[in-house]
Amino acid sequence: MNPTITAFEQSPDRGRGLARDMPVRWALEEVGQPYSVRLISFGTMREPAHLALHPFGQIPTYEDGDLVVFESGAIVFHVAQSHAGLLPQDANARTRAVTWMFSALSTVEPPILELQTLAVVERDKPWYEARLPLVENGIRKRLGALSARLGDANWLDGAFSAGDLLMVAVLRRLAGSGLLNEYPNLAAYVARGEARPAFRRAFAAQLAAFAASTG
Ligand code: GTB
Repeated sequence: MNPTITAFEQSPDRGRGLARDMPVRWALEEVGQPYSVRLISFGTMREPAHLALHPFGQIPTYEDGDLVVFESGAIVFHVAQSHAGLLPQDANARTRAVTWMFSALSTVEPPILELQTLAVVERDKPWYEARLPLVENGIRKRLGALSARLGDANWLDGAFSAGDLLMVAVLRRLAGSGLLNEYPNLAAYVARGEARPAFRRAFAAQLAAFAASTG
């Protein structure tokens, strides 16, 4: 049996591949592991059957036999650990790749999420205009450091890894903000990730799910 993941029945991102099933799909495509998708509604996410899989009632989840995993980073890590292709064999290089996975999710992504919250939830608030440059500068601080580290390399540490996969997925959330274009090597890095055949297959699959949901 192939693993089954969950994703939005009708993604609020309208098929732009910004929901967190996208990195999971991408990882599965990179390693050549076929998978099934159970598309669920916001209502279904709150039901006991889904809460048994995901304590916070979110997507994505991953089921494979007796194993249930939630948290997109943990799922990508599991896929990378159990297949060849997303983590180096050398122990130190593997740990460095895992470090980039954590870095993507716990150092680079938080200020990006802050901007999204500000733009979506606080746009009408009186503090929006004053807070926006502060939040954007918090992102620039991370992007500047990441850009300096990447330099003119293709990937963060040697060959493409699960660290790059999560970093590209996180940086994609800046689409439309204009911030990524201030760092041409990071914009090119994201474009390189998006050009990978596995990314394209994953993107097409989530877009097809969204298109089907809108009839
Ligand atoms: N830390 C968890 C993980 O990485 O798996 C976070 C999971 C999560 O945020 N899931 C979201 C969810 O289930 C969907 S992806 N939300 C429903 C809920 O909490 O009730 C987040 C997301 C949503 C929408 C957009 N978008 O519209 O662009 C992008 C990302």
